Amino acid sequence: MRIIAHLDMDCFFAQVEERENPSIKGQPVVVGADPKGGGGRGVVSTANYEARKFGIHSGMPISWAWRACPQAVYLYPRHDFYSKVSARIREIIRNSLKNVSDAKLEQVSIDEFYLDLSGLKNFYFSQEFCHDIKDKIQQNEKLSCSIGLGPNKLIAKIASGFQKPSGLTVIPQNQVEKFLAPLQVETIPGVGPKTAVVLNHQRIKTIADLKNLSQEKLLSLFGKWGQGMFEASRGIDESEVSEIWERKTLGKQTTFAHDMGNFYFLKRELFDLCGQVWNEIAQEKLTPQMIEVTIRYFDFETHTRQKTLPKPL
Ligand code: TTP
Ligand code: MG
Repeated sequence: MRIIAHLDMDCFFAQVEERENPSIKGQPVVVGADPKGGGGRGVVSTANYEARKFGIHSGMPISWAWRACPQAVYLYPRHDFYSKVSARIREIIRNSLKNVSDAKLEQVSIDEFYLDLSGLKNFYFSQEFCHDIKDKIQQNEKLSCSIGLGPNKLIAKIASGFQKPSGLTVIPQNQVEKFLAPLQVETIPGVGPKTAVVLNHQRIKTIADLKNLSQEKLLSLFGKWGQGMFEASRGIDESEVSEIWERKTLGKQTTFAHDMGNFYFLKRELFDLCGQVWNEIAQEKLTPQMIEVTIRYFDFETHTRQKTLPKPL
């Protein structure tokens, strides 16, 4: 039997900022671009739970956040600092895992980890173990996280988001179906707004609805991804917790302080970004094969174009 945990820090950047400056605790905190009194460009990186009550969330234009809650505390992100905190959290988890046979740890983002706890043999011990990790992170780093426990990565990931903040949700195999049934299809990682619209057109709102759709229908609607959704709706996910971390994407972006329509200026900026990306590719000795360019207008209309090259660069 596999037992997998997914650990995700609660409103990570904002929580770190609150810890560093307790005087802002209890107030809405937004980490992201400079709002410049409502005229700022760029987006919200994250918001604490007080700010989320105003509808503020990651990826939202910072000017909208300002309109929703001008009295919030606005902070510019300090990525290097958060990375150091993240590394210390990883060490806490790694140390705890020393007592678990055949344990594996996979970091998937700055604040997210999968743990293979199958060596603990049952969900009861695994739950105790996760309680203990939560306590250690709280004591040593003064930060809270949420953990999901399940028979695979998919269920663990959905479970960790189920009772945020500071939740611990345990879903053994025999509860998977009941757990998934009422959840919205968007809860499945990878089902974004576009996929949800297509599904909603078919009157598919919950994972239980999705499960009623035939494999053929899903394949005809979504191609290869249809198979992924067919399996996800049944709580199936065979993917392993992998210790080997491979960078999948590398990119740079910039936001102009004013609208810019001058082609020569934009071309120079694009070349500059390409140069920065290329330097990092060379440093990390990567061999990318896909290129993507994204342009976003003042109103957040966003266009993306990709190209797969015949062979890696
Ligand atoms: P998340 O774990 O997605 O969000 P969170 O930790 O802020 O909140 P939650 O309690 O819901 O888990 O992302 C982790 C950090 O990554 C987040 O604190 C800031 C950063 N981030 C961005 O910079 N931009 C984004 O669009 C997202 C989603 C996250
Ligand atoms: Mg998080």
